Amino acid sequence: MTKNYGITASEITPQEVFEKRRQLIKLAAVGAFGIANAEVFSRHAFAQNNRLAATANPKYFLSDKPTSYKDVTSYNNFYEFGTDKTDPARNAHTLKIRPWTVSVEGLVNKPKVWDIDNLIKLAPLEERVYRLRCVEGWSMVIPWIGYSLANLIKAAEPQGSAKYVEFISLADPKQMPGVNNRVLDWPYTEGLRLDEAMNDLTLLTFGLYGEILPKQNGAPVRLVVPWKYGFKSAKSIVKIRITDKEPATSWKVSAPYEYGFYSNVNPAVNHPRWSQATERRIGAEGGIFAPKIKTLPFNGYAEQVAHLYKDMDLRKFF
Ligand SMILES: Nc1nc2c(c(=O)[nH]1)N[C@H]1C(S)=C(S)[C@@H](COP(=O)(O)O)O[C@H]1N2
Ligand SMILES: [Mo]
Repeated sequence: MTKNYGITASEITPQEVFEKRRQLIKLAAVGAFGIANAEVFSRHAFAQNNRLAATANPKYFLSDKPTSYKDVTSYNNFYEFGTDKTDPARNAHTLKIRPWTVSVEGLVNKPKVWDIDNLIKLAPLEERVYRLRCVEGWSMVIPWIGYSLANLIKAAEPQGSAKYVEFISLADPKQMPGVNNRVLDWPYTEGLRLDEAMNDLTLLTFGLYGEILPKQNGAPVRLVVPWKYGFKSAKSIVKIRITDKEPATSWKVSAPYEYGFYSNVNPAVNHPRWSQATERRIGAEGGIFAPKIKTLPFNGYAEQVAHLYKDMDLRKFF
């Protein structure tokens, strides 16, 4: 993953590389260029040793302007490293991302402890541009790199009784100063219903903006579930457990009236402290005075996921 393509020094930033490729992908959409060309371009233009090659998946290309690399990597929620937005970027350098294993266990025929460097090769890496909306009322647009979590779940062969998937993050006070703070019941635990976890949109994520995940964004592996509030997208995952019971998730345990298990982005159901009707796009022109944008049901992914909830009252199952 850290192959050198013959370029040793460059001023090119991950964002510039992404923007150039984005233009090429736009051209590809109108038939002037092939996606393959965009991919070749990205490989040769990228010149940092933490780069991660991936093929852009045009199915998940958004016309929304991507949030800048700087904002994506300096305005974060990662309570294991502190509760302020700037804490993770400042504190996450103490996280050791090698060696790293992810244990896949529970109601499966093939449990396995994956070494991260094998896990990353399980399926071809794709670049997908997703919106991520935090329940606090802000959102970003991020070019992630990963593959559908379904690849990993299928490899584990869930048993007939399997209904849910639990995701557990690392909680090591030696590496993560925030774990000494009792804001949450550590380890950070999240969960999805098995069919949600198997949906093609659910991304097992290893990188962003053409490089491996920065530590503050959840290195070396995290989840991105773009139709749900950001907190469902657990960072720095060490365990994935297939179960027959709904997992007790950290935020729901800490404040059950504020956070539900499903946490689908829903502009019609407000959080007790934050409206979910509109959102502030981080980095938008005008800063905090930029006009708010309307939050879309399922964060704009209704077409792909609304069917998963067709017989459910989403006010009750928030
Ligand atoms: N382990 C862990 N995962 C986490 C969090 C956290 O505090 N710890 N915060 C969540 C929240 S509230 C959000 S909005 C997203 C933020 O992801 P980003 O900082 O990469 O944008 O990560 C989620 N994943
Ligand atoms: Mo969030």
